[in-house]
Amino acid sequence: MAGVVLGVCTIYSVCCSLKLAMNNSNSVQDCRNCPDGSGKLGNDVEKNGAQGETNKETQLGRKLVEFIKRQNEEKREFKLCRGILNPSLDCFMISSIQCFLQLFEFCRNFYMNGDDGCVGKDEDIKYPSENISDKCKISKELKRIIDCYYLEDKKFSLEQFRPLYDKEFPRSSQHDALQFILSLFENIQSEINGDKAHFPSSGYKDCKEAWEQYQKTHTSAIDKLFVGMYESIFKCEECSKEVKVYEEFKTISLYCNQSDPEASFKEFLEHPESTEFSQMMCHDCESIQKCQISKKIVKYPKYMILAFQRLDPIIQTKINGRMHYEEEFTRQCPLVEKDLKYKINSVIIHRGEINYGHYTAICKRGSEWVYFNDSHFKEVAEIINDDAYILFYETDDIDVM
Ligand SMILES: *[C@@H]1O[C@H](CO)[C@@H](O)[C@H](O)[C@H]1NC(C)=O
Ligand SMILES: *[C@@H]1O[C@H](CO)[C@@H](O)[C@H](O)[C@H]1NC(C)=O
Ligand SMILES: *[C@@H]1O[C@H](CO)[C@@H](O)[C@H](O)[C@H]1NC(C)=O
Ligand SMILES: CC(=O)N[C@H]1CO[C@H](CO)[C@@H](O)[C@@H]1O
Ligand SMILES: [Zn+2]
Repeated sequence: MAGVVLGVCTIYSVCCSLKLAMNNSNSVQDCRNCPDGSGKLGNDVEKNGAQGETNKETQLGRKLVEFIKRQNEEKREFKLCRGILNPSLDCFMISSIQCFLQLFEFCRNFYMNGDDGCVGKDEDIKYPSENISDKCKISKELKRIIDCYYLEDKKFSLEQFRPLYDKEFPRSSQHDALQFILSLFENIQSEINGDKAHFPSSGYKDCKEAWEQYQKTHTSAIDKLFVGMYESIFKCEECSKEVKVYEEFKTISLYCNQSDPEASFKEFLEHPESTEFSQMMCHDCESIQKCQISKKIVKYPKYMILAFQRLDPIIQTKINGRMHYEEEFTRQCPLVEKDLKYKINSVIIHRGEINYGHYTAICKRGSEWVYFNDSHFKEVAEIINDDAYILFYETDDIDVM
């Protein structure tokens, strides 16, 4: 089967558990046709009027848990794959969304527990609604996308999603997939976490305290699944006083060296901790002192995104060519005090130069690799690609539920 292009230009092409099947439907439906249940999402969820009635609430809670369980088990297996039609130059967006759709835990978490309540047809169930507002446009739309993608009978396209980014990523021009991913993350975070989500960067005893504090105000699926944390220790060379500073990250850059394609990933693997020296005002010495800054990751995310920095910062051209990366690696995580094994899940590929080119993706489906090129997809033998740009790794060693 490998090597056969399937699902040519039909957004309905569905390959179920990699039993690749082709439908010849050509009609491109717009998302207004997306079925009733999915269009509804949090929008129509009403606040439960009888809030004082504990009994009712418990019942409701139990019902909701059962409902989620049932959905988890029966309805959405998150096992399909589909091509995504690309009517304009949206491959930067399509390849990114395609990768997210292949992250099982993300889809499940975002869709089920997420963020603006549950999606469902059961009329008598009311969903948690405190997080729902019209501001949650992007979360809702992404949820609808997950819904449409994974139900075979649903029509699927990005036509309703695309306009939400028309301003930031105007149509008919080229854009950067990493920039889009970061923007999507920030939008979801601000929609769900709200304006109160401030995280003071210092004043914690250790990383556990810092991460606990972070989680209090950052509850979105993005924070749960994609956010990691750095700890930087500033140490005064004079009096040895230490100050710990914590900051979140969602992606890690790998600096590319064209004459040494091994270098960037090797550096990432072998030097988890970096040290540099700088000047700093020391409050104990009451003067500016030389200080040592040691920086390392103390909290690893479920999904780790690494991106090759393929833009040459000096001559502003794209660094093309193979960059080495591993399918697996292991990291010791100080927060959970254990080794985490990461396996590659998806790769976004960019072919071309800085101002033109095409994005595609290779994603894991079960034990196979599937190559996605807009509406086309096919099985491929491996995930290693010369034009790899953004790498998604996943670990099963972090419990996120
Ligand atoms: C594929 O085609 C069959 C028969 O034409 C139809 O019953 C089925 O719903 C189609 N599937 C999708 C995903 O469009
Ligand atoms: C790139 O790699 C080559 C060969 O290993 C090395 O000599 C050179 O210093 C590297 N360049 C940078 C900017 O790290
Ligand atoms: C992707 O698909 C287009 C047609 O839609 C084709 O022209 C192009 O060669 C394909 N690219 C790759 C890398 O397969
Ligand atoms: C911004 C906001 O209201 N967030 C709330 C979302 O819902 C969770 C639990 O239902 C609350 O803990 C958050 O405060
Ligand atoms: Zn000092």
